[in-house]
Amino acid sequence: MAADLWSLYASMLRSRLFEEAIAKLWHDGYISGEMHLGTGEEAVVAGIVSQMQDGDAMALDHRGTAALLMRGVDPASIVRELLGRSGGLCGGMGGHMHLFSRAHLAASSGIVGSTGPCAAGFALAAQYLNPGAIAVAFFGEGAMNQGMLMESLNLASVWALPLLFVCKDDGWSITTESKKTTGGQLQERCRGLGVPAAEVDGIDVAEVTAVARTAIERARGGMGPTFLRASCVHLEAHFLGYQPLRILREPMKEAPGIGVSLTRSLLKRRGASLHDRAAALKAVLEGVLSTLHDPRRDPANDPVSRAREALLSDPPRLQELEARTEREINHVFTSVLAGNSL
Ligand SMILES: Cc1ncc(C[n+]2csc(CCOP(=O)(O)OP(=O)(O)O)c2C)c(N)n1
Repeated sequence: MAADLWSLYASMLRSRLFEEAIAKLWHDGYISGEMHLGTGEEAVVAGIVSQMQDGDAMALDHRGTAALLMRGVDPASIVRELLGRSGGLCGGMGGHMHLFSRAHLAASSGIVGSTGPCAAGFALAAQYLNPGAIAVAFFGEGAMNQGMLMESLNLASVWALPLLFVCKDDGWSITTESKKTTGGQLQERCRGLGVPAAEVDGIDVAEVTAVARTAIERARGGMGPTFLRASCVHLEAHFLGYQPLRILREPMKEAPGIGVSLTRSLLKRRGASLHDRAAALKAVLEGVLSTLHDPRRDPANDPVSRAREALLSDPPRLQELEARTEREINHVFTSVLAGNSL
């Protein structure tokens, strides 16, 4: 496993540095619209992708960048896409939630739950046209409450589709705790439809890889789909700019602005009752205070740090790998921003 861990770490680190550079571009105003990063999901994605082969397909959700990079999509074409340039992966028309690569049989969508039917289509095509190939559907646990995903699980079961359902479970759907909107237990739901289900620590890339290997071999062998629930933590919360995190990271910068608007709203004569305003204020303060115990602050919940820990026994090799990866990512961004064709 030790040798594998080096390549898994390389892949995770590359994705992390890439997404951190994207975050910088977004904060600097180069990218318009929302930005959902996959930072914190790298071990899940790297573990699964490491078991994929040429001809395998994947359906990606609104956090699809890491998987595309790890499958070998040209990073510069992704950057150009996010910048809305015509030389982007989808001609600059898709943005970060609608990234497609025909060559890699990869398709992403911002429609929550849609990776189920998309991957089921890929898997059905593989079953007829390219036996031995498989498809993967990536989605969050919130998507498990979408009808189309449940229908896909059912069809995958009855048609024994070569399909891996990968649920990246961070416990939250935007600002709603998923347990407040989810009945029963996800693995049990899948088993009820005849789909075997496993749970894995999504921060541990070695564990994800081992479980993915078994599930994908099963699918390649014509034994049908598997559901994998991988727990993880989104390091940037739902999307970039999530306010409680901004306050936590830069309290002196954020607090005055918030204080002024909150005071103004409390003093307003028209609008919501004082009672409702006080309740809203309490909810805001509780949200901010909850970030003090935020799992994002614990390095043990960062899959990249976790994998790195296991490689500290060889500092020169680690240093060389990190410096090389940093150089590569810097080169991609500086070249694209300078307008080079790369
Ligand atoms: C069909 C549909 N409903 C609602 C939304 C709005 N929406 C975007 S992301 C999101 C939360 C999804 O939560 P989850 O599936 O757990 O994924 P996560 O964002 O946590 O990765 C929602 C409700 C959407 N994009 N598509």
